This record gives sequence, structure tokens and C-alpha cells, in this order.
Amino acid sequence: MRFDIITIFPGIFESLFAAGIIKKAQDKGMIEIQVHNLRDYTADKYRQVDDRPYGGLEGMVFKPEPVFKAVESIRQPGRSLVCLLTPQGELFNSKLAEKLATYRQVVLVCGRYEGVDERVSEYLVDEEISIGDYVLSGGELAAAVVVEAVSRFVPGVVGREESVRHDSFSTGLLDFPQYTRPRDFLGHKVPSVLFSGDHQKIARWRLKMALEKTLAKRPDILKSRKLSEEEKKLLSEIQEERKES
Ligand code: 6GU
Repeated sequence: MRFDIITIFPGIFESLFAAGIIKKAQDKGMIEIQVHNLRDYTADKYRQVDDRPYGGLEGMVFKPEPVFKAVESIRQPGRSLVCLLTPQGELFNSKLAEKLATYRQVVLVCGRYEGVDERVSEYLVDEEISIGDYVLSGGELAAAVVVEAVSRFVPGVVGREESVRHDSFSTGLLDFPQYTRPRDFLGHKVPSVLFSGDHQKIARWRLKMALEKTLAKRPDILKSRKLSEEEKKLLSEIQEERKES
């Protein structure tokens, strides 16, 4: 799978993609990331990518020509998807990441906060994506978030494929708590069930903790999720315990 990022700040991405899972995935040839400078697709002496908005108001807007020229020269025929990173886009989540991972090529156009000529969204871009309800000055950090989250769904990128499927948001629940040594840290002890050696009991405890955490922090995810019989039973246990305390 290949990512092409179109940006006016290509330098931002160098260190981000030069470490960890993303570096390894590139070295092994499982993903390829190309960063392109939008200014290379301008035709004027000043390499101008933006201009004043029609109708007035302050701020600058990306001109359509360089963006169209860049995308048209970079996008490959076949399974490619062109995305614009903008706070006006669809909210990015695990499901959208998994969908993007089915494409051969994802082109990420980093917008800027003041705006991008509307004809880019209307006639060039397949998908507009936002990473959350807050404003960033440009789409660069959002593009890096998308590359990392999508790459995790590319087969082979994450060590054991299992660990992606067991992740929060793939299971539809927040993670259960994890502990490592020491067994007693400043008097705060690791739950004793984890030393029981009873794997079934441990699995049930973990599921219960995941449910409890999700209920407390993200009740919205629980509402939209189908519960198994065991989960329903554990949830009613949790609710009983809450009443008692
Ligand atoms: Cl994708 N771009 C910008 N500029 N701001 C954002 C965003 C994207 N997602 C959240 N805020």
C-alpha cells in the first residue's frame, strides 16, 4: 500500500516516519510513503500556492491549480483514493482507517485552516477527513495520524495480526488494565486474580474490567455495540456492584 502526501511543509514528516512501526513497515516494503511539495506543482516565478479569498475577509486560500496538478500527476490508475485533511471532513475513526487500508494508494492532501478552494473538494477529492473537533493550522499532523492508523490495518505491519483485532475499537471496548513488575509498587498492588493461573478466570476478569472502563469513560461506544450473553451478565454484575457501593 502506498501513501502520497501533498503539503507545503514536507519537512514535518521526516522524523515522524523515521521511527517505530512505520519505519519498519517501509523498510520491509509493506507500505511506501512519498511526500510531495505542493510548490513543485506551481507554474509562476513565486511558486504561489495561495491567494486572497473572493468576497473578502482575511486569510489566504489554497488555489485550485497546484492541487489539481499535484493530484493528477501523483494518483495512479486503479484502486486509489484522494483525501483532503480538513476540519470540515468526516470524523476519522478505526472503521474509516480499516476502509482506507483496502486501497492500493491513498493520496492525502494537507489543507490549511484558512481554507482550500471549494472546487478541490467538489471535483477532485473523494473523501474529506477530520481527526477531531478542534482546529489545527494545517492538515499535516492529521495526515500523519491517518498514515499510522491505516498502516496498522495493512497485513503484516503489526507484529501479530491478532493484536490489531484485539485492540480497543476493534473489539469495540476500551482496553482492560495491564500490569507488570513490581507486584507491589509503593503499596499499590497488582490484582491477585492475575496470579491465579486460571486462564478462564483471568479472561473473564479482563472482559469485565474492559466493560467497566468503557461504561465509565465511553458509554457512547457501549450503546452502539451488540453485547454477547457473557457481556450482558458481566454488565449487570457491574451495575449491581455500583448500587452496593
Ligand atoms: Cl484534518 N485539519 C485541520 N486543519 N484541523 C483539523 C483537522 C484537520 N482535524 C481536526 N482539526
